[in-house]
Amino acid sequence: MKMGFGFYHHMLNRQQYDFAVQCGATHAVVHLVDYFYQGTAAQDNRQPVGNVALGWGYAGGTPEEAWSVKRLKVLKAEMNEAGLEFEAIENFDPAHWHDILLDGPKKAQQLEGLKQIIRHVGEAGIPIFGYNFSLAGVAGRLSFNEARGGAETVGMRGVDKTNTTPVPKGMVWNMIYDKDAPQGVLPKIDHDELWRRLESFLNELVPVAQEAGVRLAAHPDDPPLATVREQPRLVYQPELYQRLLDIVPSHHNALEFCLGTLSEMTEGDIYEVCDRYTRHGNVAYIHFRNVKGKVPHYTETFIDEGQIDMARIMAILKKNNFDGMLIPDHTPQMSCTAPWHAGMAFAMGYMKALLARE
Ligand SMILES: [Mn+2]
Repeated sequence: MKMGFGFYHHMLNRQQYDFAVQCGATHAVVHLVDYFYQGTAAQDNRQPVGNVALGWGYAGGTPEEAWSVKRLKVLKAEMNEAGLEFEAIENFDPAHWHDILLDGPKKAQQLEGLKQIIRHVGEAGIPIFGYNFSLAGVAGRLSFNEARGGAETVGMRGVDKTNTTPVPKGMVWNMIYDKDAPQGVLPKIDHDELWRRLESFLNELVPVAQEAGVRLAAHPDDPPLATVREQPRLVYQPELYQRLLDIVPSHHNALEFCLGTLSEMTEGDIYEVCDRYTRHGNVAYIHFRNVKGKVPHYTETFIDEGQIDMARIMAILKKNNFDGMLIPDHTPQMSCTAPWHAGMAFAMGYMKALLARE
């Protein structure tokens, strides 16, 4: 198994790479989308929560050039120099695929754009591209000081206006892609319509990913509710992951397997689910983190204080000879001058100990 570390867009520099290597990481996941661009949240490395009007912030903040083969190769070389393999990019920019998600007029053009990105990623030698096919996106959560020792973390405390307020026009995936959009809210659609949009996306993208040597890896809906902000969601129960895989059975149609999100789901047994999907070779990489509770009442916790027995998960991964990457994903913020880094270092130490254990 490979130990990985995720970097937000503003963290792509040598100091951060060195920190990751010092924690024991050998592989890296890059969030090339700048979630914090012109947003309300400060760039303090916290996972963005955002507000109902603006979401996390504005889409399209990352320069187009960043998605070119040339820049991806430079980024890869810089990471290699620090001792990290560039294993995955996580997430498309809503600026690049809003009309694929919304079935809008630029859908065909944007599908071609995403294919080009996947070809670039393949050409740069990056083996995995993680994505989250979602309209409301990672939205509707609260931030509170309820992890161990009063650490700041995120979660849900029931259904309220943060997760029921309709998505305004011009917003998708919890980011603004058109600030001049007319007043109003996104039209309501049903789950079948959203599955049709995913099918169209996978039918177009998986063959290109296969040719490019890139595994597309789907993140489940976070938080895993059937509906958020009046929009349907796709993967909000463990069995719905199988429905996604069955659309285009391929090594290149795979999963970004988020243990935290899967454990927040109201159905399924996390150990059986982890065993089955890893045994079948469907998992490209794992968000190795812990939670307490189920939607709509849950808290993201430190790796050792949640409801998942992480040692038992590690034993399942070893039994199935899982050879992909594990990353901490997110952790509560620790009370010190480097809250995000301390949280990550703690999680990585715990993961390395589990990995080393017989
Ligand atoms: Mn995750």
